[in-house]
Amino acid sequence: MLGWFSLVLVAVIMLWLYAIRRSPGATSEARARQVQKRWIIWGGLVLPITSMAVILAFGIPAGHRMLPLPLDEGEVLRINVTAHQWWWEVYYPESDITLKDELHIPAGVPLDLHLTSADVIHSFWVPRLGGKLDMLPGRTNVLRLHADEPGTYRGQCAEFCGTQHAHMKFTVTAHSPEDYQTWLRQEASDE
Ligand SMILES: [Cu+2]
Repeated sequence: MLGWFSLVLVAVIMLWLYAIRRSPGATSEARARQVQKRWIIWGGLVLPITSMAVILAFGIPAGHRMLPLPLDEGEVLRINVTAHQWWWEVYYPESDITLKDELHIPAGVPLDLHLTSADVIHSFWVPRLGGKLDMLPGRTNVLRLHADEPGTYRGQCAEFCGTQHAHMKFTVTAHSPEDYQTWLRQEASDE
């Protein structure tokens, strides 16, 4: 996105400089109208239609993967996340594990995060895992997430929720499937 929008910015600045510097010259009215028409067709129709088509071609499948649709593989791992001012309560209904400000997930498989809030509106966001979803009091939103590789990913509340909003962080640790099972057993025996 940074690369693409830098390109757009440079192009706009160059057009702007060109518009400032070019000499008024004597163009006939017919010629001016022709140039205007060309700008409308190429800049106002062709450019936005093609760029939106390209963005949608990538965006629709990506958005589809974030929807909690039923999968052929069967049940998807479920984790409940409740936002509080200013911390995250993480609960694993299948194994009765509760965590604070951290999530542990298996890498390589999709999982469903059931997101809600205990007080004001917050937003769940792990930039490297994509997808950001609001957490609303009295309502549960489901976000499907998928970590391709084991690792640690940082998350942050993405909706201003009070004075400590900026410090409302959490970490997501994605384990290999075997490590995840080991972690589950450890946690279950600690409880
Ligand atoms: Cu917040």
